[in-house]
Amino acid sequence: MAIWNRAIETLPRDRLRALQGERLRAAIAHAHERVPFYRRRLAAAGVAPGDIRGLDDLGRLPFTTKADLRDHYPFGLFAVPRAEVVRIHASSGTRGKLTVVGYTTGDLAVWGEVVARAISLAGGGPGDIIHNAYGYGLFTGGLGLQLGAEALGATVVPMSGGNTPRQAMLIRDFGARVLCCTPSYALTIAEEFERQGIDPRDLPLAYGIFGAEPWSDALRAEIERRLGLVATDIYGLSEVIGPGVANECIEAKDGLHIAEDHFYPEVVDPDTGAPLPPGAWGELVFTSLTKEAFPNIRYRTGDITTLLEEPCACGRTSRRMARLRGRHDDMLIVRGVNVYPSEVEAVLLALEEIAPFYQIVLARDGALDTLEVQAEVTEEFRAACRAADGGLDPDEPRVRALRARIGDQLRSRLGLGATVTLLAPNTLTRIEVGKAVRVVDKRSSV
Ligand code: DLL
Repeated sequence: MAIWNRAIETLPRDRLRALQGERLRAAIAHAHERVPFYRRRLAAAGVAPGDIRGLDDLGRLPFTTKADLRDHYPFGLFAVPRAEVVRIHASSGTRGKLTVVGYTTGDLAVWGEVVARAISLAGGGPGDIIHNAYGYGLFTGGLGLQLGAEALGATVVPMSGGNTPRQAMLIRDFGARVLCCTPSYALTIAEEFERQGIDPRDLPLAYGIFGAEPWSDALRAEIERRLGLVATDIYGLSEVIGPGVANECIEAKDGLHIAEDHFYPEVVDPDTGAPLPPGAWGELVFTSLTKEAFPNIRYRTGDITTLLEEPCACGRTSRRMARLRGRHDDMLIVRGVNVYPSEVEAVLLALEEIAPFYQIVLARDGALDTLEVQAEVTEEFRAACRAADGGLDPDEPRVRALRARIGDQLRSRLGLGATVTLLAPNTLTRIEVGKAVRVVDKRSSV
């Protein structure tokens, strides 16, 4: 497969490190000179910009957090005059205020470049028809993929989310080769093809670029099977630039190649902030090396991963990040036990009777947390149970046995008992726009 920017993406590591060091010095000087917040932070840490001579000095710099971004809402961390900001995006954040980010013309060029690399990593190339069903608007998904596809010289179909029947129709009619959307929406599109009696394997569709939310390898296998394409994981966050910070290569699908000539990654202990060695899992932190409007100094993403340094089969020299297990703040604490929703997904999707649609509901019974896992069964399983009304009889022996089996597996994987509720196919609401909501936590409102 073609490497989009061969000179940079295969740069020997010592030369890449030298480039990063040089860019880091300029990036710190820029943030310090232009953003009062960073000036104050560095002063409080007793660091002058000139003290940062290279990557080895990075650990002396203070972290930046999402709370810092919110405290400077909306434009307080911009490093250029507002009139030089040609684009605004924002992430919706779960609590209150949006996190607002800005881009200069130069930043948009960098973004287009890294997303073009991502699409090439995923198998796409110039001339391809790219169906882009990420949301357009303040969310970075739609416009980010758009920019990269244009930089690559592909033909973009700017669909945004929603109206799934029309999405399926246009993927077929226009002959899309690449599909971009969240993994949960990819499944909804697959269901729609099935409903319309279309086999996507008969279409030119070959590659999927899925991300913006956690998804397991089991879900990947399911999407690849049902859509007849090769699916890779794309990662990014608006604070750092948007999608395109990292993407898996189709050759290895073994970690996501980070565009580390622009975004320098570290992994730190989420509790203490201490840097962790390669291979250890912890919180991902980024320092921007080239951003103009919205520089980041050691920005704590909240995402949990590990950095992979071994050479990759595809020939690129960048470090890779393992697929995310979830966010630090996604981790649920149920009766004192730490539970990642991705662990629940792994149990469910390994079972052939279960469709990849589920929800985790947390509630409280007196002082005790309760964990309920609701999962849809497949059409085949429902048909085999032969309930009169097309639903699912919870007392049917097969349903009971499956419920018990899932309960046992959850207990052994999570170390925690859960109530399992099996649902008929198509019971849970399908999200057509935005990110999947897998967890409903009713504990604070009970
Ligand atoms: O989700 C950017 C994006 C758009 C990425 C399209 C990929 C594709 P935000 O809305 O700012 O930006 O949310 C960023 O989403 O910190 C992760 O917690 C999560 N996330 C993003 N990509 C992945 C992924 C976009 N591949 C937050 N796997 C991040 C798991 C992801 N989680």
